[in-house]
Amino acid sequence: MKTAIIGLPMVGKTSLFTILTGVHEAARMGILEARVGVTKVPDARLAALAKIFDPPKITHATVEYLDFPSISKEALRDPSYLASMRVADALAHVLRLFPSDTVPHEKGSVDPIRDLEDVEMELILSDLVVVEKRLERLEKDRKKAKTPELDREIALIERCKATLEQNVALRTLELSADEEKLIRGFQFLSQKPMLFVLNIGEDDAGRMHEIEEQYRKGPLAGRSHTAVTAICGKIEAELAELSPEEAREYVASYGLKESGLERLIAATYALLGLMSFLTAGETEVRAWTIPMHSTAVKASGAIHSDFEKKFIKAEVVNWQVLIDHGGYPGVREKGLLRLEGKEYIVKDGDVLVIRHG
Ligand SMILES: Nc1nc2c(ncn2[C@@H]2O[C@H](COP(=O)(O)OP(=O)(O)OP(=O)(O)O)[C@@H](O)[C@H]2O)c(=O)[nH]1
Ligand SMILES: [Mg+2]
Repeated sequence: MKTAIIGLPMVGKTSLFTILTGVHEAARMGILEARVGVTKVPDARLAALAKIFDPPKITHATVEYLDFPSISKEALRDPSYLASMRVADALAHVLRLFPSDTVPHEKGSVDPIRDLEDVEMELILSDLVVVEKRLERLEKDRKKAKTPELDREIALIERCKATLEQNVALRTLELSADEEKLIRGFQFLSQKPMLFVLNIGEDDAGRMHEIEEQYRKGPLAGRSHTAVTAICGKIEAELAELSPEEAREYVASYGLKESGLERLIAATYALLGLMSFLTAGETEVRAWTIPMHSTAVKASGAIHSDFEKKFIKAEVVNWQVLIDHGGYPGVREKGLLRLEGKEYIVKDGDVLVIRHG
């Protein structure tokens, strides 16, 4: 699963990408290519399970982030720039709230909502180009032969066009599963789930939660398939260089309780519709990524495709219950290890053992 970090020039996109992935900026002036990095999804449950199982290996779930050169009309006309943004599963739009005399803002002042609307507009316009081209093609086809499928697609694309022309992102459209399938291939940018990242100044760090709430309830309220999270890029960048002990002190010195990074990753994970189940044994404690509401048989496929094909049952126990009883013998003895079938809906934090043929 890939999340594209986007935004206007000098808002902190690359700084955020570097802190998330540990991938440092290489010189790449004037190149419109995105860079990819992998981020571990923080999960305190893994360390807790590892205390009991003592495995040589702990494996986190991961998500990918892409660092994009800033959004502009020019960039959005570049086919490779567009193509790599279209394959992203979600977008994270970095909004600059931090003031700075040394880092100029492209538009001359700090105004995150103006920036947000400007970028939304660019996404909408780029989708409109796709929609208009497609409509032209479909109308031509309809002159040759009229089919119900053609009519259905034309009606849907017309609906997309009308939405975009009102300056509204396609994310807001309520689509049936069939309609969703029909337009999936276009990979519309304004249809992708969107995380708004408020990059706040150091002086406001102590008010991070307050500012986030203010935006969530205010100008960012009521936007479907979006999420909001605040972060202070500057502080996070410095935290990345410190030991855990020093980091705690540093965070506290700004009146903060925690680093904002974990919340940002968790918000991305949720926006992508993902959750984790766990496996635990003497060789490895591991988190696995599945879409929310997955069945046990689907989940087993995340571990190995053979498990999915030859699935018999899943032994299931909540991670906390497993820890409270000191491991598998304890939960077995108490009858707390449940046997579930193919259709069982896996819950976040379930620890599974797959029985297969
Ligand atoms: N004060 C302050 N400066 C920041 C913050 N985040 C980024 N900067 C500074 O802003 C400048 C641009 O940061 P980048 O992360 O390169 O921004 P970008 O959005 O990737 O910029 P482009 O890719 O050039 O569009 C750098 O000098 C950063 O040090 C922040 O939270 N506070
Ligand atoms: Mg950058």
